[in-house]
Amino acid sequence: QQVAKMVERYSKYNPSSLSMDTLLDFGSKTGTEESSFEFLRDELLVRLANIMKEFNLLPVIFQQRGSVAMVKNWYQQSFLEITEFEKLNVKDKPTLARFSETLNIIRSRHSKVVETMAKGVMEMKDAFENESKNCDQQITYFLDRFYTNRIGIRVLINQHLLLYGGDQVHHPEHIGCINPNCDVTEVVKDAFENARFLCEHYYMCSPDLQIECNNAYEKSDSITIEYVPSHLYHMLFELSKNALRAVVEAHENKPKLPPIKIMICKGQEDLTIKISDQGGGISYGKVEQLFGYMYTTAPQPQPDSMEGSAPLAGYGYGLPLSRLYARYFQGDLVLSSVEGYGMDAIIYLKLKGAKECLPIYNKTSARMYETETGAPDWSSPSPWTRSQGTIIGT
Ligand code: W6P
Repeated sequence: QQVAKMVERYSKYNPSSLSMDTLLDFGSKTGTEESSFEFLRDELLVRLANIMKEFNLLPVIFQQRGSVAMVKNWYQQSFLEITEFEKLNVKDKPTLARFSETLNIIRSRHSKVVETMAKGVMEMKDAFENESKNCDQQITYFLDRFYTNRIGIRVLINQHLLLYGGDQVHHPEHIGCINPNCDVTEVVKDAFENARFLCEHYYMCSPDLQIECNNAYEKSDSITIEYVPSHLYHMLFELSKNALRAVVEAHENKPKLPPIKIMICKGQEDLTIKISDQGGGISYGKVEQLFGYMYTTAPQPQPDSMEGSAPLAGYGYGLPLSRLYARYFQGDLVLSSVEGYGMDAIIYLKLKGAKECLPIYNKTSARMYETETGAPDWSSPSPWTRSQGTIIGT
């Protein structure tokens, strides 16, 4: 009806990808609550509309899951609430206050989106064992884009609320959720120690950490970058948990555990973090599956006495989401396995000129959901041919 028309209209605009520099300049110099409001009421509608249109392209059996429909409703509700601000006056103080309140409500409304979509995936697997296998690729394609879109929206909302909306500010040196001098080594140690604490709880043992820092082009001892510390922490915590679990499980009943080695190196273009474990690795053919949303839900270790805490490395959505965080600012996360020995997990972050990397809804993206496939152009499926994708018949 009315909403659908507006979604249609806003979905025709591309999201504006912001650079790290723009976010920092805006938050520290050029920005005001008025200009932030003016930008966001438009940009949030564009970003919401873009991903809402993509919902409609999903396999019907997935769209029909109650939890998926619920998430879609949250998006519709939030979209509607922001449209209320379309024609209001920027100079009106109560309007600005109400906008912040609305963003706050929206942020809470969407706080359980990942869990709820995961439930939708499980519901579908239960109900359509065989059929669901066919839509694996489409759902992975969608969820990568959907969660990336969500990361971007949440960064924008957090920036506005931290800078102007009276959100509790813990770090005066941060610009919103960005730390212009994010100490990578500190975050590495913090994430690893917290993962190690969980490891001790589950296994009553844990390997040591060996850190090696290499600041290739700067005099400084510490390695700092402009980054969202919470995103970096999320990736490092996830990779640490996986590495710890692999090492402990590969060396059960052995007196000594090989240490986990983390190398941090700041080059000219890249900040690279390599986490090496000697946990036995996995076969090359299984690496890609670790980034899928459909078949990663291995038997979940029960969250026992530690109330509310996540299990240690459930191979849930931790890895795919971590890679999305890395890619969001044009970085990447790659796993390089040596079966029988261990795993290297490498995070690449772009040091200069990084921009948000956001999904765009258009004809190309719509085509990715088409099921018509042409004849295969490789004789045998391999991990590397799968990622080439099948050309869609014209
Ligand atoms: C493994 C499997 C894995 C995933 C991610 C990071 C490290 C590791 N180690 O054996």
